[in-house]
Amino acid sequence: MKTPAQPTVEPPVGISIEGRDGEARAGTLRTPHGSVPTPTFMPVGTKGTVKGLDRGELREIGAGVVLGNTYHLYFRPGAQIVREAGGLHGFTGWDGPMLTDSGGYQVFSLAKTREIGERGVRFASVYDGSKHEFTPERATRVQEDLGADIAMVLDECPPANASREYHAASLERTARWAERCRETHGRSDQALFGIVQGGLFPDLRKRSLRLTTELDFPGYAVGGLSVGESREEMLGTLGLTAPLLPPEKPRYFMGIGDPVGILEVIGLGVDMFDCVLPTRLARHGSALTVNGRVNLRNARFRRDFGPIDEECDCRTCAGYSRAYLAHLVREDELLGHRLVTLHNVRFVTKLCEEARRHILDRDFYGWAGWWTERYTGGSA
Ligand code: PRF
Ligand code: ZN
Repeated sequence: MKTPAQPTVEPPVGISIEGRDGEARAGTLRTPHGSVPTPTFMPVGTKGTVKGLDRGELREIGAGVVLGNTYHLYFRPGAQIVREAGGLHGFTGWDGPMLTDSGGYQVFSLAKTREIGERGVRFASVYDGSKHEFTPERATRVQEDLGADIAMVLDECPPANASREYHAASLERTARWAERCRETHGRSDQALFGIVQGGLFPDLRKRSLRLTTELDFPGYAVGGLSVGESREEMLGTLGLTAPLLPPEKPRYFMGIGDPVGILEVIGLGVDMFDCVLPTRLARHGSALTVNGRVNLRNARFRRDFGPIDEECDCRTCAGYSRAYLAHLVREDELLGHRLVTLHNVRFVTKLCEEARRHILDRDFYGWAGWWTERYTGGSA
C-alpha cells in the first residue's frame, strides 16, 4: 500500500546549482548550520576534532562541513554524553555544518571479526574487544543523538576484490538497510543521505542507484570506491554513476583527498568529498604544494627559508619557513603538526574554491589539466 501524500516540507539540507561546466557543478549547500560553496572538501574530525585545529582555525581557513564518525563517538565519549552536551555542535563548539558517517565503513575496515546478517552487523570494538551490534535502526538513532546536519545510512562497503555475487547480494541488503534507516529517522533538523554501492560492476551500480534513489533521500553518496581499485576503475565507475544521480540533490564522494583525485571527481559532477589524507599527511610531515607533495623531513628543507607554498594564503605560509617547520617536524613538536595541518587543509579548501571559480567561468577542464600537470611535474 502506498503511503498517503505527505505535505511538502523543505528538507533541512539542499543544494542550489549556480553554474555548470560539462558534468562539473558549482553550487551552494544549505544546512541548518549555514551554507557552504561547493564543490567542497570536508575535513575529517573522526573523534570530534580535526586533529590539531580548533574551531577558530577551521573558520579561518574556510572549512565548510566538518565530519564526525559514529563508530568512534559511539564508543567514546558515547552518544548519550554528546546528546546531553547539545549534540556535536554543542559538544565540540563548532557551529558550522557537520556530517556523521554511519559507522558501517569503520566496522568493515577496523573489525578483525564481524558477522553481517539481515539484522545488521555484529563486531568487536577496536577499543576493548567488547561485542556490539549496529543495526540500521541503531546507527540512525546514534546519529540522531550526535545531531550533525547530515547523517548517513548504514551500508556495507565490500572490499574491492569481493566477487560479483557478493556485491550483488550486498547491495540489495544495503538498500533494505537504507529503507530501515529512513523509516527510523525522525529528526526534522537533520538530513539522512543514501549511499550507492555495487562495486565496479556497471549493472550493479545502476541497480544500487535505482534502489537507493527510489527511497528519495535528500542527498546521495557514492560509496564503495577508493577501496583498493585502480584510479581508472574508480573514475570509470564514478563516471557512470554520478550523471545518473538526481541533479537537484547534493552528491557526496566518500573518501578522496589527494589534490589530483579531488579535481577528477569534481570533473565528474561531485559536490562534496572527504578524506583523512590532508590531515594525516601533515602529521607525518608531508605538505601539499602546487608542485606536488613534499616531505619536510627531507634534508633539502633544513636550509630552505621560503614558505611551504608561495601561492598559499594560510597563516603557516605567511609566518613560517620550511626550515623552521622541518625542524619542528623532526623534533615531533606539537606546533609542527598543527601548522602543517593548517596549511594542508587550507590547500585543499583553496583548491576547491579555485575549481568553483573555473566551473563558473566554464574553463574548468582546461584549468584542471594545467593544474594537474604542474602538480605532478608533467608525469600525470
Ligand atoms: N561507506 C561509508 N563510509 C565510507 C565509505 C563507504 O563506502 C567509503 C569508501 N571509500 C569511505 N567512507 N558509509
Ligand atoms: Zn599554506
